[in-house]
Amino acid sequence: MMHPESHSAQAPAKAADADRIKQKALDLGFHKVGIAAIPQPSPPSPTLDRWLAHGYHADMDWMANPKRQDVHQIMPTARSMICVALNYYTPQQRPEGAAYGKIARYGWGKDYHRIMQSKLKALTHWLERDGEGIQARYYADTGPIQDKVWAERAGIGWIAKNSNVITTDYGSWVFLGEVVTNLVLASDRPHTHHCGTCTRCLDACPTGAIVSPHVVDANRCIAYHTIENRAESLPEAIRPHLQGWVAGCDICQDVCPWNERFAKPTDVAEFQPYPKNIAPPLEELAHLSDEEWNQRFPASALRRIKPAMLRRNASANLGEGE
Ligand code: B12
Ligand code: SF4
Ligand code: SF4
Repeated sequence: MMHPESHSAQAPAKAADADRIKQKALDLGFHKVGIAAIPQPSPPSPTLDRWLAHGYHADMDWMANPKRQDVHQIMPTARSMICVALNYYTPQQRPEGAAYGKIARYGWGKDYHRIMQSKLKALTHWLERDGEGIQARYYADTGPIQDKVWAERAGIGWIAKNSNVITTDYGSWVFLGEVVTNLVLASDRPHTHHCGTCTRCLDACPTGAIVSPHVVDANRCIAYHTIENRAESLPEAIRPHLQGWVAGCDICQDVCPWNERFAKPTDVAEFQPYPKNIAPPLEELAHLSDEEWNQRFPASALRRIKPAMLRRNASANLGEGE
C-alpha cells in the first residue's frame, strides 16, 4: 500500500501541458499569463532580507513570514508557478483642485481580491480535475508569496524602479496573482528590464520613499500611511506632502512613461469606478460617519481603510488635526 505522503510527493501521473493551461487562464479573463519553474531548494531572497533588515516594512511584521522566502514551506512538492496579471485601468481622470481627495486606481471599483480570487479558484479547480495527484493553490496579494518576483520570473513584466511590475501591454496597472502547483511545466523566460536611465518616479515621489531604484521604504510611502498605518495621526514628515491622497498613492505610476503610452482600458466591468471615488471632496471625507463609510464602499478594497483612518487622511490633507 502506498503511503499517502509518498503519493503526494510524486510527479503527477498526467502533466497538463503549459500551453493548454495558459489558454485556460486567458479564457478565464486574465490578460497575461506566464510560468516560472520553482527551483529546489528555494533560492535565498537577499533583497527581501535587506529590506526587512533596514526596517523598510514599517509595522507590517507579517512581511517577515519565512514562507515568503520559501514556497516549499507552503507546498513541499511545488514545481511550477503559474503567474497571471489582470488589467484594471479605466480612462477616468481625477479632477485638479485642492478641494478633492485622491483615491488610487486600485480602489476605484470592486475589490480586486474578489475578482482575482474567483478566476484563480476556477483555474485551480480546473487544474486539479485534470489528473490524480495534481496539487494547486492560488494566491493574490494576501498570501506569503512575492507576487512581483514570481511575475518577473514568469515573464509577465519587470520589477521597475518604482518597485511595481510593468507590462509592455498594459503598463503597471495590473494586479498580480499565481497558482503554485506540483506540475512540472515548460517555463517562460524572466522578463528583461526596461527602465533604462529614466528616473521620473524617483524624482516625482514627494516623500523620497523610493530610497534607491527598486527599493521603497514603507515608512516614507504615502500608500503605506494612508492604507496600512493605523495610528491616530500621520507622521509630521508625511502630512505636508500628501498632495490630496487619502487612499493609496499613484504618483510613481502616473508619471511613468510606460503607463502614459501603454495603459489600455480594461474589459473587466467590475473595475469601473464607483462614481463617488473619482472626485471625493476632502471636507466630506473628513466628516464621513461610520454609517456613510459603510454604504459608500461596498465590496471595495478600500474597506481596509477604516472610517477613522479615512477621516484622519482627509483631515491631514486639510491641515487639520495633528
Ligand atoms: C507590502 C506591499 C506593499 C507595501 C510596500 C511596497 C513595496 N514596494 O514593497 C505598501 C503598503 C507601501 C504597498 C504599496 C503599494 N502597493 Co503593494 N504590496 C505589498 C505586497 C503585500 C508585498 C510586496 C513585497 O514583497 N515587498 C517587499 C520588498 C522587498 O519587495 P519589492 O519592493 O517588491 O522588492 C523586490 C524588488 O524590488 C527587488 N529589489 C530590491 N532591491 C533591489 C535592488 C536592485 C538593484 C534590483 C535590481 C532589484 C531589487 O527584490 C525585491 C524582492 O525580493 C504585495 C503583494 C505580494 N504578496 O507580493 C503588494 C503589491 C506589490 N502591491 C501592489 C500595489 C498595486 C500597490 C500600490 C500601487 C497601491 C497604491 N496605488 O497605493 C502601492 C505602490 C507603492 C510602490 N511604489 O511600491 C501590487 C503591485 C502590482 C504591480 N503591477 O506590480 C501587488 C503585487 C499586489 C497584487 N497582487 O497585485 N504595497
Ligand atoms: S506610492 Fe507615492 S509615496 Fe509611495 S513610492 Fe510611489 S510616489 Fe512615493
Ligand atoms: S518612471 Fe521611469 S524609472 Fe520609474 S518605473 Fe517608470 S520607466 Fe522605470
